[in-house]
Amino acid sequence: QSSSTSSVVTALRAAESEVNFGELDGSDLRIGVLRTRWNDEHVSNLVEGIKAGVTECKVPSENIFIKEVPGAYELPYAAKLLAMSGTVDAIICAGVLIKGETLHFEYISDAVTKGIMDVNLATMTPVVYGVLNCLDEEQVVKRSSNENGGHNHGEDWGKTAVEMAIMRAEAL
Ligand code: DLZ
Repeated sequence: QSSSTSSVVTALRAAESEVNFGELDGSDLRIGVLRTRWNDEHVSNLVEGIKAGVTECKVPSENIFIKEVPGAYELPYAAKLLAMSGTVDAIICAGVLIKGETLHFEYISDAVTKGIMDVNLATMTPVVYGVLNCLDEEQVVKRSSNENGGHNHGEDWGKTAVEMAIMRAEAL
């Protein structure tokens, strides 16, 4: 095994063990959040969840950078620009697509999903898929708020960004 292969293997072995997010040390990490203006209220709730998740992993608030884009379709392009700038260790793309509101739903959803994966692999910067694809507003609320038995998925996305940024740092 080459030394770079063995460091990747070591990083993956470390990732195999159960992750205790409270123990992730993101104090040196810079996290970029790209968020849509579409569905502003729900996306703002998700961004609050992201900030909570990232902060729980010790990322200082001044290291969290938030930038708006118009809609979900713009997320992959903005993510690629941000990744190429080299100014952040991980990116979270946050948006909400609601089927009832758009005939484009399937097209936009597919394009954004593939686009975000492409940016991950093309730039080797972790880009977290923080896009809710929902059939109606009720589903969105359940996934973007901790009230009434719901769960704000933004918290998980924030922790995922820190975990993946650390994995990348250990592997490279
Ligand atoms: C056009 C459109 C529609 C109909 N619905 C949504 C949506 O539910 N969520 C979202 O983030 N964006 C939506 N957009 C906007 C597109 O993502 C994109 O901004 C425009 O098509 C311009 O490229």
